[in-house]
Amino acid sequence: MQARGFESLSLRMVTLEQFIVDRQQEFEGATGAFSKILRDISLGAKLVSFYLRRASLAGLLGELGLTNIQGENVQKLDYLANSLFIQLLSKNPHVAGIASEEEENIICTNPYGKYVVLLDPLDGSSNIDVGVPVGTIFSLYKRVTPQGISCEEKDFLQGGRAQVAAGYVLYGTSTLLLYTTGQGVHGFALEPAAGEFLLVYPQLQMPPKSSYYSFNDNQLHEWEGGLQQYVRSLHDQNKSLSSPLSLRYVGSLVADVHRNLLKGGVFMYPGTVKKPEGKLRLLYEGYPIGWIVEQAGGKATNGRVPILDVPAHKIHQRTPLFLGPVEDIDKITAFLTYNVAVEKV
Ligand code: AHM
Ligand code: MG
Repeated sequence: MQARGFESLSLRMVTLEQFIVDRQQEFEGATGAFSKILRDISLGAKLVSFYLRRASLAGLLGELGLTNIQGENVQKLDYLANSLFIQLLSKNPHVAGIASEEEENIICTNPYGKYVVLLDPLDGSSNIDVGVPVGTIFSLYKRVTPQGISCEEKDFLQGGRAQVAAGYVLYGTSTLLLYTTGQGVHGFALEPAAGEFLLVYPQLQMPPKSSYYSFNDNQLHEWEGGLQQYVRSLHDQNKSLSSPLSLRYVGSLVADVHRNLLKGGVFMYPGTVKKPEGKLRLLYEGYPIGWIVEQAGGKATNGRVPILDVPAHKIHQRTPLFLGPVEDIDKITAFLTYNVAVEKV
């Protein structure tokens, strides 16, 4: 018996844990370690989701009164999310070390662990106090140092192509968790009553055409001339389109990327004359989000080369970031390559 409107119900009955167990063979030499690490990340996400929903009533909004390694004011919830994930992961025997956007140095945990985890525990945290969605971003590498000794920075600096898993959690109207192990992008929604992430996107592919563009152009006059021309071309192109592209910019990378993955759109956070490396972090944002976008059929670059091929020299390295459908990102590269002079508009 199958009633209309209920066709996809069976899809929603697959839990994140079951989905990973069923696909263990995707993961070379799978030992169950990956599923245990992802279970800790998803548990952290459930707890962060719980605290975010209660933040304004529980006195969890606002700044903590400390600055982090990035020189930014730490929000109470930044601190809470960072502590939660670190506590959970450092007890996991498979985790050799953790690097977090909020921590100055790497944290070496279990010397016998096989993996290291990188985290942006609460991305877009300047949005917390105004009720706008925020996210968590994570990625996972097999360590290159031998098991049995303390982890080292080189375990974290292997480059984007060495990631073995990456994903994000979006704390929005629902709490969503999307991840990849290089076999496409799989997405889950938190069912709060059951406390389980249930499958909603078995294989997410982004539309090849953009409906949106997302960038903060407050520093447009400091962008490379080619990029300024690209923006002008976008506006000109809009004049002749029957369905012009719309601007959507949340200011939370995870939210901007998630919308563009579902609806089609280009995101950029370029460098400026004063800050050529831009704002976003290569290891905590560029690599994991870049891999997700690639796996969803899009393209991710630093404007010129694929973001996953940009070498990592230090854990808090920044990078310009361009994400979206292949056609749009190739166009941006062409504008940047053929017109590099800084131009005042
Ligand atoms: P954060 O990691 O300190 O929260 O900063 C990263 C966030 C991204 O989520 C977002 O894309 C960007 O900063 C927004 O920056 P801006 O306010 O300069 O547009
Ligand atoms: Mg961030």
